[in-house]
Amino acid sequence: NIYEKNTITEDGQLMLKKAEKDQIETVWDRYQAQLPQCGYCEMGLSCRVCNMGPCRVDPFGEGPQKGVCGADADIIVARNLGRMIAAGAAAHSDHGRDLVEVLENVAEGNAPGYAITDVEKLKQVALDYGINIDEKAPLRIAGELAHAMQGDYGTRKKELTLVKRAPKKRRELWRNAGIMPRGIDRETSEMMHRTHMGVDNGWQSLLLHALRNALSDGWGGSLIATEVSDILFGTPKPTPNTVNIGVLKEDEVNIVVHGHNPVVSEMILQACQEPDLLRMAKEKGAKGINLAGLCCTGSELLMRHGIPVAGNHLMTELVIATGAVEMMLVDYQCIMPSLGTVASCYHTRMISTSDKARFPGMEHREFHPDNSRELARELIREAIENYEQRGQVYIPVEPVQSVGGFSVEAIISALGGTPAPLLEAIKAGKIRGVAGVVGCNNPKIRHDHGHVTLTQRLIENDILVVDTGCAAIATAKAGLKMADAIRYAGPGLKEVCGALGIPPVLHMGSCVDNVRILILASALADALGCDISDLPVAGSAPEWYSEKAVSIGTYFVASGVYTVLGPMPPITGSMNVVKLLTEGLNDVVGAAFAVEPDPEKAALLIRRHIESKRRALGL
Ligand code: BF8
Ligand code: SF4
Repeated sequence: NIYEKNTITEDGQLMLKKAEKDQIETVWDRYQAQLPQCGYCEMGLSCRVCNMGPCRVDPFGEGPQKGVCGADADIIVARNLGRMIAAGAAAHSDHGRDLVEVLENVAEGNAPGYAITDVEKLKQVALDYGINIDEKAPLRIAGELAHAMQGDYGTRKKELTLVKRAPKKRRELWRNAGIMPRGIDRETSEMMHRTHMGVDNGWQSLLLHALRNALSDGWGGSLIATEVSDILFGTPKPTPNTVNIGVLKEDEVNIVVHGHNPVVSEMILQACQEPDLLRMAKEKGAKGINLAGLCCTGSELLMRHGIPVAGNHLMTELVIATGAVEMMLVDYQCIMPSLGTVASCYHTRMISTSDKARFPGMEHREFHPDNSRELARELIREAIENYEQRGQVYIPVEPVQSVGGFSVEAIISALGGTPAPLLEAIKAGKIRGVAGVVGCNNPKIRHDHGHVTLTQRLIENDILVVDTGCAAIATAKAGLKMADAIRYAGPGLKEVCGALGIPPVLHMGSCVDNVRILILASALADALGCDISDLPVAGSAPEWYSEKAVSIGTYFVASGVYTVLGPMPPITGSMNVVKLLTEGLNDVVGAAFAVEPDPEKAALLIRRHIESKRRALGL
C-alpha cells in the first residue's frame, strides 16, 4: 500500500493513515503533485542568475546550447552547484555564528541561563586559537575565544585557525591545490561573486572554489558550531535514550523542539525541569512535562542529555498529527513551511523563535541571549495551559531504545584513552573500516530505507558505522543502536563492540557534528602517519535533500573521504562536471563522489572502496 511505499517505519505508516483520515496534506502528497519535476532543473541546465534570463540549455543538443549571456551547460551546471554549496555552508556557519554570539554574551555576563559547561574544552580550543590561558578565568578566556572566532568569519588572507586539526599532508595538499579556506564568510561571499553573470566562467575553477567554500564550512563554521556547543552545553558522553513517535506521552504535557541550534532547545530543556512548572503541569492534570526533539536540535539534546527524539525530517508533520503536542518550538533549517497549517487542525501551538526564520501559521516569540531563560519559562507555562485544549490523541507505537552521545572524546575514552585499540582492530581486519552515514530524508526515496539498509549491509560486513543528522535518527528507530544491536553485526565488529560495550552504529550528533567524523578520521590518519584519503573509510548520504548536505558531501570529499550520494544532484546536464566530481577529483584531493540510489549497491561500492584502501595500506 501507499503508506508502506512511502516509509519503512511503522510509526510513519500508521501516522500517514491517520493524517489521511484527518485530511492532512503531507510532504508526500505535495511531492506527487509536483511530478513530473522539471527536467532542465533536474539536470542543472536552467539558469536564473540574471535578468537577461531565465535561460535553459537543451540537453538533446537540438535547442539552444547557450544562455543569453553565452554561458554553456558546463558553466551553468557548475554555477548552480556552487550556489548550492554556498547556501549550505552559509546555513551551518551562520548557526555557528549564533553560538559564538552567545559565548560572547556569556563572557560579558549578558546571558542569564547560559554558562561555560566544559571548561577543559574551552581551554583546549582557546589554545588552538593561540590564546594565552595562564591564570585567566574561564569567562575571560571565553570572551577572547569568541573574539578570535569572529575573526575566522571575516575577510582575511590567512588560513582558518582550526584547519590545523587536519593531517599535515592534507593541509599541504589544500595549499598546493589553492583550496585552503580563508575567512568563513569570505568563501561564501566569493562564491556568490564568482557566480554573478560575467565573473568566473571556468567550470573547473568554479568547482575548485566550491571545494574551498565547503571546507570553510567543515573546518570552519560547522566546527566552530560543534566546539562552542560543547563548551556551552557539555561534550556528549554515551547516554541511553528512546526514539520514534512513541516517545510522546498520553498523560503528560508534550513539548517538541524542532530545528538546529541548541541555543533555544537547551533553554527549553532547563525550563521543562523547573519544579514550579512541573507543579503547575500536575495541577492541570498532567503527570509531567515531556520534552522531545525532532531533527538536529533533537540530536543535540539526545547527545548531551538523553532527551528522546520523536522523528526525523519526513516525520515532522506527522508528529503534529498525533494531536498530542501542546507546543512545538522551531528555530531554523529544515522546518517545512507547511507545519503551521498542519497544526491548525489540532490544538498544537507553533512558536518560531529566531529573528531570521518566520513561518506561516506560527506565533513569533524571539529568543535572544538576554531573554532566553525568562521566555522559555513563559512559553512552557503557556504550553501547560494548552494541555486542557487537547482532543483525542493517537500515539500508535512503543518507543525504541537507543544509545547516543558518541563525541570523539567519548569514543576515545571508550577505547581506553587512545585510538590505538580501534586501529589494532582495523589492522587485524576485525573491523574492515569505518563509514559515515549522514544526511536527510527525501520523499524521492522511501523514508529511512536508504539509511537503514545501507547501515545494515555495512555492519554485517564488519564496517563500523558512525552517523549523524536524520540518518542517525533513522538507524536508532530501526533498533541498530540498542545495546544488543551487535547481533546484527559481522563477527569481527560484534567482538570488538561487544568488548567495548558499544553498539555497532555510533550516533555522533547533528549535521554540524559531521565535523566530529572529520576529527575522528584525522586522529586515525595521524596515528597511522598517513592522510585521510589513505584510510579505509567512506562517507554516504543515502537520502539527502538539502543544500547543507551538498556542502557536507563536498567537504568530506575535499578532506579525502570517498562519498556515495543516494539522490542524484542536479549536475547531469554537464558530463564535464559529472566526470570531474566522480573521477577527476581523485587527482586533486585523493577522493571523489559516487551516486547510487540503491543502498544495496551503495554498500557494495563502499565495501569495495574500503577493501582497496586496506590493500594499499598493506592490510
Ligand atoms: O541538518 S539531516 S533533513 S534536519 S539537513 Fe535537515 Fe538533512 Fe535532517 Fe539537520 Ni541535516
Ligand atoms: Fe541566462 Fe547567462 Fe543570465 Fe544565466 S547568467 S540567466 S545563462 S543570461
